Amino acid sequence: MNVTRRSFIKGMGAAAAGAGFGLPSIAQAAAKAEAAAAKAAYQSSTMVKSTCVHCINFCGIEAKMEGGVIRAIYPDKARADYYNWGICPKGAAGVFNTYNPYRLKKPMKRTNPTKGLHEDPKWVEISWEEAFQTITDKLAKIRADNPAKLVWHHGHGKYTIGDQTPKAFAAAFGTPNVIHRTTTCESSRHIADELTWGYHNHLPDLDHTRLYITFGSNPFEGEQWSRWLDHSIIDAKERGMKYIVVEPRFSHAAAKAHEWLPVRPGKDAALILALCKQLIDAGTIDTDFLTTYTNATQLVGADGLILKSADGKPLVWDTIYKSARTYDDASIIPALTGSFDINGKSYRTAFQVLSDNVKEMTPERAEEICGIPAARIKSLAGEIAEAARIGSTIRIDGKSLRYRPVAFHTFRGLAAKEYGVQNSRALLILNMLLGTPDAVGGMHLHGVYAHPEYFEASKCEYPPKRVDLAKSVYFPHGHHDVCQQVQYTVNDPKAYGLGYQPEMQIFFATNRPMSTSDALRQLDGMKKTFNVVIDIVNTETCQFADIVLPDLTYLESWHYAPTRWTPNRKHSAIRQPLTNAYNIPHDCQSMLWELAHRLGIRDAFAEELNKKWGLKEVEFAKGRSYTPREMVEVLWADKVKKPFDVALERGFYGKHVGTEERYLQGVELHFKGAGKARMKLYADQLVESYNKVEKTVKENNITNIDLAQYKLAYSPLPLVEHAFPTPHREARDYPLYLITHKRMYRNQCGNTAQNPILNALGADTQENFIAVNPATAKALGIRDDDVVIVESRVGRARGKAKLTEGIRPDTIAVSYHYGNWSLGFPDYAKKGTWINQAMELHPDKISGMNSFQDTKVKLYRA
Ligand SMILES: Nc1nc2c(c(=O)[nH]1)N[C@H]1C(S)=C(S)[C@@H](COP(=O)(O)OP(=O)(O)OC[C@H]3O[C@@H](n4cnc5c(=O)[nH]c(N)nc54)[C@H](O)[C@@H]3O)O[C@H]1N2
Ligand SMILES: Nc1nc2c(c(=O)[nH]1)N[C@H]1C(S)=C(S)[C@@H](COP(=O)(O)OP(=O)(O)OC[C@H]3O[C@@H](n4cnc5c(=O)[nH]c(N)nc54)[C@H](O)[C@@H]3O)O[C@H]1N2
Ligand code: SF4
Ligand SMILES: [Mo]
Repeated sequence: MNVTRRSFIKGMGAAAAGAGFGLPSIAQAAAKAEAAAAKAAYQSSTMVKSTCVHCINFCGIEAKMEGGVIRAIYPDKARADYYNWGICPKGAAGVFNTYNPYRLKKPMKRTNPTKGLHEDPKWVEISWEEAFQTITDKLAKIRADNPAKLVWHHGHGKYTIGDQTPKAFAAAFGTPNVIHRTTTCESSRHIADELTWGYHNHLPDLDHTRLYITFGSNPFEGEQWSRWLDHSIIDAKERGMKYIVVEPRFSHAAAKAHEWLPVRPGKDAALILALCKQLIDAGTIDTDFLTTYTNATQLVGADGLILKSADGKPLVWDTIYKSARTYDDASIIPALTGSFDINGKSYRTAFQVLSDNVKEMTPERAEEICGIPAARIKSLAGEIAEAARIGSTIRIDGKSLRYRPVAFHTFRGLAAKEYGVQNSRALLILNMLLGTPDAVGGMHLHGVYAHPEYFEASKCEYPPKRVDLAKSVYFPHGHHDVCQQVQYTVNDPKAYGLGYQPEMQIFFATNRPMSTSDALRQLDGMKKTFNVVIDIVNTETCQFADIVLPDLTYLESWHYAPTRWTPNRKHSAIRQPLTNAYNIPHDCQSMLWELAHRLGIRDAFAEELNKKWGLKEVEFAKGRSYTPREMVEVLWADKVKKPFDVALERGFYGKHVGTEERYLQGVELHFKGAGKARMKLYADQLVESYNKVEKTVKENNITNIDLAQYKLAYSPLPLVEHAFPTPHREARDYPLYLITHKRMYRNQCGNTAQNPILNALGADTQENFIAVNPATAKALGIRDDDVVIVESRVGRARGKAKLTEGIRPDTIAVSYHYGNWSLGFPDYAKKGTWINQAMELHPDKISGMNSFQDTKVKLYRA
């Protein structure tokens, strides 16, 4: 018998009522039969494999299903060999994300035209037909006028439906404005990687690493690879690896480490440059790696540019012929250090420029800036040099491979900053000095040189084409969108030279006004446009919507899921629906097919889907729509080339990465030896980009770009100045550094706040707190649990103080994703501190990345 969830619950209700009030016997018999059926269903449970997307680790899961009801979620044991051994509390309690009674269930329209922080939208439920037709009418009008006036945003949504699908819709529609959340997330780290080796993402080769040092990566609370890093770090430690954590806060990672180095916030660059100096001075660097794989030997002129031959090839100083030559034949022995006169001008090697730049960064000077004792900086450099085993090789599978078992890793701790690209690059340079990239035990790089164009200067377009100003003169290397910029531009397009006024914004699974710094100003732009929000709960973004559409959750919908690679594994996976708790008829994919059909752009949508997904053999056909399941079937067939039953039964298909692919197809293949491209120790493309910015600003009389600041940001090498972001220089009356971080029990903008299981895990999980060092608290007259105010130059936030030795005395830390205030949230979920309203915004001028870790504040009792 097929028991739906509704008849199951109805059955339970009838059974209970029957017991209490003596129903007529027919009803009693029916109730008994239903109860028996429910019991049978309960006993015949099945397990279904899928992929968790509650955060972006994409763990393999196995759901225990009983009569259409999800009873429990476990880690998929088969996925352990590929990625996750376990799952986290959010993933295990993910059923409540689906069964949450406060979910959006029907489309709604606002009837109060005034949008504001405390304005009740006065929602009225509408039919799907009315919702689709209203949206289609708006879209059709915009498309006939100027399609760019439509702005599509997504955050988490990228992972529940892939960003290829919205991008295909936008391309078919004709708008360039598809805006992902990456500048509030990690884009500076991506851009640092891209400028350095032509693609992004790297992971420590933990099977072999002997010394692992992280600078602000939080794998036991957050991180995007945490369910692999957690067991791999612990395993490596058991094998004898030393783990050192550099960050201002005693994070869960610090708790697992052998040593915690509590660096002053934002000052990592000083520490890293001091380590570079120590290694260079001691000669414990991998000169062979620097010479043969990187551009360290290329000659740099007084203008900061690399000297090139008439046909545009970089020149090095040939020590045999004593002249500048292109390094495209193996007989050349280029100089790594030194200064050379060529045609009456002086040139230094890029490595010499780095060495000269770090000369002043003595351990004592670094101690003053970053707070780590000079003696420890010196001994740490020694430890690193010893662990790196420079010059050694190891044999694996009959191949002799470079062996450098030391890895330096970071995530948002270095990226979420005004100089996030430079801070992240500083750590890459430390890796390069030791030759760790793609060495056994070192840093495993992903997709090396997949995009050679990242080695070129930005086009610096002006006027900007996109509302987020990505790739324009404002954010020249903003390849990953600049999401927090959009509302500023919408509010005043002329100020940025944008030639149109956006009219409509669709927000899919993102909560921008909660998730960005200087958050309240995000609301200004949202008041100016017609907004559609697609979400599962009634968020702060919904509060500024004109129409809200309910989505299916990740446990209710289909997708060809994203997955996480590791140095030795790759896999493809799907998500499949386990239930449909509120009988919602659409997920975002089917909404887009419906809109495309109504707008008459369905064939173009299919064509763009084929392009965006890079389909080769199996494609989306014209003249029809696809259900989400059919979409997954197409993608699985083209990408995985296995029967769809494999996807349904196993949930994924994986492969082991061999030694050749793991160690020899990255930097060895693309950068090693004469005549090859070079990893950029020295990012000369930034100098060229800056020159373009300067020219464009002058030619167009642009007044809202500060050239001196751009020049500093566009330095080809990280400098100690990059340890002094704007608030550190200017907010003199604000004595404390403010940093933020993730917590295990919440994700993203706090839809987990509605999850009663997570909230029930203890007081600690219900709301966040403001971590204050006891010495600081004493000086300020603050006691544990006192209600305090965090005040910056842009705003205030209120919260509870928690006294802990696990924070530097000059710093306070507040976790993200608490303090929801939407009128659409139940009261029990509106707890804790929404810290982003007190955070200054100084986007990285290279990437556009939001600065989350730079604000300075005052703290006082409320
Ligand atoms: N201070 C501070 N701020 C931060 C951070 C920090 O550490 N500190 N972290 C930053 C980071 S790393 C990021 S990535 C951004 C994220 O910020 P955003 O991109 O704005 O948020 P997301 O978490 O991606 O999106 C959250 C929305 O997706 C909805 N959602 C969840 N599942 C579904 C679904 O299946 N369908 C639909 N339609 N909606 C769904 C949720 O209800 C929620 O409203 O925030 C950043 N903000
Ligand atoms: N539980 C949970 N897990 C998540 C998410 C979530 O919302 N909840 N979100 C996912 C997403 S989208 C992302 S991008 C990842 C983020 O993953 P991570 O970047 O690993 O996590 P965050 O907590 O944002 O990282 C910031 C860390 O940097 C430290 N830090 C702050 N300032 C500085 C500094 O100046 N120097 C140094 N050295 N350290 C500093 C903080 O103490 C914190 O531990 O997490 C993912 N995983
Ligand atoms: S780490 Fe993220 S993806 Fe994995 S189980 Fe937890 S919430 Fe799900
Ligand atoms: Mo993120």
